[in-house]
Order: sequence, then structure tokens, then C-alpha cells
Amino acid sequence: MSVKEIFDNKFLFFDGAMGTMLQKEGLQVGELPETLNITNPDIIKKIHQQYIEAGADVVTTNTFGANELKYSSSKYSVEEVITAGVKIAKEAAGDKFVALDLGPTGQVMEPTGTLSFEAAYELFKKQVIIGEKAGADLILIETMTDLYEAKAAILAAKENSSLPVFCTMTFQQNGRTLMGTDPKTMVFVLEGLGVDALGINCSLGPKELLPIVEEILKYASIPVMVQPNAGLPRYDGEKTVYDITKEDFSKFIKIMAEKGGTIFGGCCGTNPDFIREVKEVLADLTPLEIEAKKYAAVCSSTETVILGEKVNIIGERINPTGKPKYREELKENSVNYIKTQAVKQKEEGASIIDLNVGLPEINEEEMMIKAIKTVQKVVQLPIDIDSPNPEVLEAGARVYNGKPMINSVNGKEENMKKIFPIVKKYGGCVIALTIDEDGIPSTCEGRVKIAEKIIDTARKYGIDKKDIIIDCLALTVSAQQKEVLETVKAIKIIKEKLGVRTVLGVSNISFGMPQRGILNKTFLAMALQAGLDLPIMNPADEGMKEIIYAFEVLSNVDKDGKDYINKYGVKSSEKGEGKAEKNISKEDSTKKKDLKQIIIDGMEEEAIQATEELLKTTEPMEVVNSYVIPALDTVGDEYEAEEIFLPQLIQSAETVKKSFEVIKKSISSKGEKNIEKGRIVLATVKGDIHDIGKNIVKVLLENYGFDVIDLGKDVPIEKVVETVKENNIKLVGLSALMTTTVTNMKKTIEALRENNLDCKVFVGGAVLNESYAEMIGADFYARDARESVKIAEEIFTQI
Ligand code: THG
Repeated sequence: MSVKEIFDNKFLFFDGAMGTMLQKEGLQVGELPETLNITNPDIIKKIHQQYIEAGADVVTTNTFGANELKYSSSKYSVEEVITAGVKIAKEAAGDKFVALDLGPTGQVMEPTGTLSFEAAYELFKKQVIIGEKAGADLILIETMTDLYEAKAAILAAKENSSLPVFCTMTFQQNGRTLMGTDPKTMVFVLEGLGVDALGINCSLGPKELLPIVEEILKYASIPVMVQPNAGLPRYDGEKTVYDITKEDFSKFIKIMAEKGGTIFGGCCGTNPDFIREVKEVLADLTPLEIEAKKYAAVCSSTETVILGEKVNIIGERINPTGKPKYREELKENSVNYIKTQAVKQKEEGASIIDLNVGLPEINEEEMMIKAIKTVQKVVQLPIDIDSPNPEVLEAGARVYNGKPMINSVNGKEENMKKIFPIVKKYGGCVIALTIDEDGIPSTCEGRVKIAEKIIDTARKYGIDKKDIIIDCLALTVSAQQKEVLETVKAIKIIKEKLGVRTVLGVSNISFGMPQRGILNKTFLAMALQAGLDLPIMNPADEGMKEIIYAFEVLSNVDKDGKDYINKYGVKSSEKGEGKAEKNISKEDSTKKKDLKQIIIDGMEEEAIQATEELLKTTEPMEVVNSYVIPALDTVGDEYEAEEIFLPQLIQSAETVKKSFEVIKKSISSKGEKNIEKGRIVLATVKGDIHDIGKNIVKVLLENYGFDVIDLGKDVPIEKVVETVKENNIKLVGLSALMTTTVTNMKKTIEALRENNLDCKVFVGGAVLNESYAEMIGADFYARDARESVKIAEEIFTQI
């Protein structure tokens, strides 16, 4: 069945909540909900049937958490649970459709957590194969908070089944997912990966989701799906309630439909009445036509660069050409240069980082994977994967967390045959070089022709021209002087005639000439005027940057010269910044950063060295107080201001851990007392096995110098009490994800109080909020992991 058949220009209605319906049926907390497919299939079937009766076109199998990780100690296998789940859904669905439900694995992905991309892929692959075999009609990947995990699931679904794939992610009130992905980035990445529909589920109520849905609709060229909760969860003293009415719910769904959403259903707190009401409210409405949007974009997991809106620098420095030091490192399998240059180029103003790890004597494929994982850890810029070797491009595009730029394809038939499938499968943008079997045409016309051929061929692979960036090829003026102007002309014609973005390795022009900077910047000015969008260049080259700033004012892109004045105005030149410092200072790259900046940048190895260096002259506590703590404060502030996101916060925290290890060693060798700041007990409460949040809190607390006793998940109330008693604990952190387990959180707090233990309790979890926390008797509510550190610092400075 094709997705078109499912749709056929109608709204598509999914079902509503399963979990909250099961609770109503008396599901015991702590049970893996999917085992009911075997132990109590009638309850599940009844719920599916109620949704079908209410008018749902698709029911979703009760298989959200049915993965090998969660079922490793269950007496039922993933295979049994999923097969039974699909079977029941099919029986209830009749001639309607069954969506195989895939939720998150429940573990945090590398580098923030420990689950590798490949391991996540394997977990999803298993679910997909079982689900398709059992007869599911489509795959619904939902409640994803990590784009990388969503990508693993999508690849697993597409590579191991022929079913349509829908994917929805979950956003927080700040408009981003837990790992920091914004709606626009989600659209570009998921659409690139070839899902049939995308959108948002769970998260919040429909009212709160509306602005996020509007943002998604602005960029999406495929059907948009929304499954909101029945409002924001509220604790009524005993249980969680979702209390918007089906009428309010439908009112907002209608607005979403009028704006272009086409697939609707419900999440937590909804029931068959909601679906019935939604259907009724939309009965007279026809879906808007879904327009193909024309944005050309590349993305990391948290940042999108839309190409062509302004000049964007692609940083060229991670390239072995002419860099003996980097070559040596590549041979030694070291990524130190890559890491420092990625951070440095970002600071200097690059929007995209070019990664070239090509040396004949190394395994380029493995090195590219390592380089991408490294760069993703330290900067949030999109990456340009630069290699002539298709295997390297594919390996890189696969592990990349975002929408990659692939550098490059060319006009040779053989080459296009190899590269285009990679671009299509991983949803990248591709740089296309105007060269083919006959070499680089010496004239502009010849290059335009090749560009046309490439665009036409790409279309046959399903690649739109918005994802093609033409490189008219900058050669060297020393060897091919006559052709310099042909390149410039070709840019102009290609922009005008073909309407695509253009890129150029600008500094190629000056190889073999003295004072290369002069030629580079002049050529850059010529190319910009012709319509160059993406110069590949050294972002430390102030002369070239001056040209870009000036060009953007003069061509009316930099409105009112804001950026220009900001960069070169009186104030900053007083600070010495805007001074025409045209030479690229060589010292710059070797200049030492202090430990504070190293921690902010998240550079682990450098942190070890810098700490060792400092300890030669500085007291350990002084290192902590003057470098480590201020760095963490800065990072914390940036996190709160939403300038950085959870992965970077954790990366900095990991870096502190490295620094602390050195400091601790130095202290113990001097026989001084430990610098640990206090002991904290953490537990995910009884009945709840969702410990992602708690694990993140643990990492962060430890890295801020606290000693954590982690009791794990599904922790009996007595165990918390005993541990606190035995260790004279002053602070306890409790987490609960499920609404049903908040009751046990309350009981745990009560037990601590009844035992007259002199300890404070902070609580956190998706369904909690400030007033909830107060109602169940907690001392503090930790909105996120960062907040829990603040609470700990407050408690232990008092002590
Ligand atoms: N088009 C596309 N991709 C490209 C190129 C292109 N990728 C590689 C290259 N050309 C662009 N990158 C560079 C990188 C470095 C230099 C020039 C272009 C360079 N390096 C100095 C040297 O070799 O002497 C080293 C200077 C230094 O950094 O120390 O000039 O055209 N699509």
C-alpha cells in the first residue's frame, strides 16, 4: 500500500492515548505495558476497537517500549510482545490501518550518553522486522526527543521494511526537543531521510503546540502530523489529570488543519471521545494542498543554515593540503587538530565546517566517522563532508547527526551513479563540480552545460535542485590565468539561469603566488558580485571577511549595515577588534586557551593538560574556584539562555570531570582533604523504569563535584529510606516519568518524613511541575538537570 493510497487528499485520523486508557482499566504501575498484549489482550483490543468505533483510520500498536533493552529481563520476548500487539490491532482494525509503534529506546545516545548509533539502529531493526512480518501497515516512530535516535529508527525502518514511515518528535515548552533540536531543523533532517509524514506528538496540549506546528508547516513539504496531549498535565493531589475538554482540543486541531496539518490523533490523556470530536469538527474542512517548499538548507542537530539568504563561510582549515601538523595527526589517528580547528573556525565566523581527512596512507572511512563524531561533540555547526571517495561520503553521511553537505559529485556518469543514491538516502545537500569525462571546460558555457546535466540527472534520483550547490571551480591564476573570469561568469549565468546556490574553493586561486591573501580577497569580491553564496575559505582571514561584510552592506543584504557597524564601528575598533588586521596571525592557532575556555568548549584532552599545567603554579582549590566553577557558571548561564543545549552542557560537564580527576590526584598526593562537595542519593521511584532524566542529573551532579549514590530505577521506598539513614544523607533526588508513579514519589517523600530524616528532597520528571512538587511534599522542583545542580549547591553551601 502506498502512502498516497492512505491519504488521497483526505485528513488521516490516528487514535488517541493508550497508556492513560490502560491506567483507567487498572493497569498496575511497574508492569511493562506491552506485556498486556500477551497477558490481557482483551483490554488492548477493546481500546483499539473503541478508537475504530470513534472513527480512527489508523490504530497504533501497543509496542512503544517493546525493545530488547527494556525486555532483557522480562519473561516475554520482544518478538512475542510485538507479534501479539500487531495481531490484536489487526483484529480490531478490520479494514482500517495498523501502525507499528516505535518509541525511544529509553537510553541516552552517545556522546551525551552511552548508547551508540549502531546499537540503537539494531534495536529498532529488530522491532521493524518483527512488526512488518506480523502485518503492520505502516511504521510510526514517535515521542522522539533525540534527532539522532530518530535517524537511527528511520534508517532501521527504511532499510529493513517496505512500509511507509511516519516520525513525530516531542518538544518542550521552550520550543526545542530535550536534546535541543528546533522544529525547522527537525523538518529538514527528517524530510531528507525520506519519511512519509513528520510532526509532533505528546509534549504539551494543542494550544501550546500551535506555534511549533506553525513553524513545522512553514518548512515542511510533506504531510504534517500532530498528536497533542489533552492539555498540560496537572496533579490533583492524588493523580495526574489532563483537563482540557474534547471541545477545546478539537478547536485547536481545527486551527492546525486550517493552517495545513493533515494527520491528527491524540496522546496522553485523550480518549475515543476526543477522536470522535476531532473528526466531527474537521468534517467540513478539506486539507490544504501541501506545497513543496524551496528552502536549501544544511543542519546540525540544533542549527539550520538556510543557504543563499546571506553569504555563509565554509571553513576550509580541516584539510591536509599544506598542513604537515595535521597530516602527522591523521597518521597517528589523533583528532586533536580537528577539534581545535572546528572550535576556532566557529569563533572566527564559519557557518559550516568542511571536513577533509584524505591521506592515502590512512583508512579515510574510519577517520571520517571519527572526525564527524568529534566535531559534533564540540561545535553545533553543520558539516561539509569533503572527499572524492563515495565510501567515505556514505560512511560520514550515515553517522552524521543532521542534514549534511556532501562534497562532492561531478558530471561524470559513473560518479553521479555512485553519489546521488547517497545524497538521496541520507537527505543531504550536494556540492556539484562542473567537471566531467572531458575534464574542466575552459569556457563558462561548458561549465553551465555540465551544471545543467547534473541537475537533470539528480532529478531522476529524486533529488530536487534546491539540494544541489554548483561549484564552478576556482583554479589557480598562476597556471590558468585565462580561466579565472570564466569561473566568475559561470557563477553569474548558473545563478540566473538555473536558480541554484553556488560554492567555490576561493583560496585555490592563489596557489603558488606570493601574498595569497591579496588575490584571495579580490577574487572573492568578484565571485560575490557574480552571485557566490558559499565561499570555502579560511575564516581567520580578516581581509576576506572585510570583503564579505562590505559586500553585504553594499548589496543591501545587511540591512542598515547593522552587521557591518557592529563589526567595524567605533566601539569595537576601540577594543581593537575591527582594526584592519589583514594578515592571518599564525600565533592565533597556537595561542593557549585558559582552562575556563577549554571547559566551555568541551575539550577533554586539553582540559587535562591545562589542569596539570595550572597545578604547577596554582593551589588545587584555586584552580577549582578561579577556572572550573566560573566555566560551569558560564555554561550554565548559556544553557539557561538557550544558547547551548543539553549535549553541550553535558560535554562541558564531562570535560570538568577530566579536570577534576587531575585535581583530585594532586590533592590526594598532597594528603589534603577531599574536595567532594556533598553526597546525594538519586532514585527513580518504585514502579518507574524510565531513568533517562535521572541519569543525566547524575552525570551533571558528579561533574560538578558531588558524590552521587545512584539507587537506580524502580527503587523500593524502604531502600531510599535506609540509604539515607545509613549514610546520613542531606539531599535526595527523586525522578518519575509516568503520571502513575508520581504517587510513589509522594509515598517515598512521606516515608522519609515519617522517619524524621534530616534531608531535603528535590524531584523532577516530565509530568511534574512546581505546584505538583509542592503538593507531594518535595522541598524543591528541579525543572532540568542544571536546576538540580543549583539546588545541590544551595543545600551544601548552607551545610
Ligand atoms: N571546491 C570544493 N571543495 C574543495 C575545494 C574546492 N575542498 C578543498 C579545497 N578546494 C578548499 N579548501 C582549501 C583548503 C586549504 C587551502 C585551499 C583550499 C590552502 N591551504 C594552504 C596551502 O595549501 O598552502 C595552507 C595554508 C594553511 O592553512 O596553513 O590554501 O575548490 N567543493
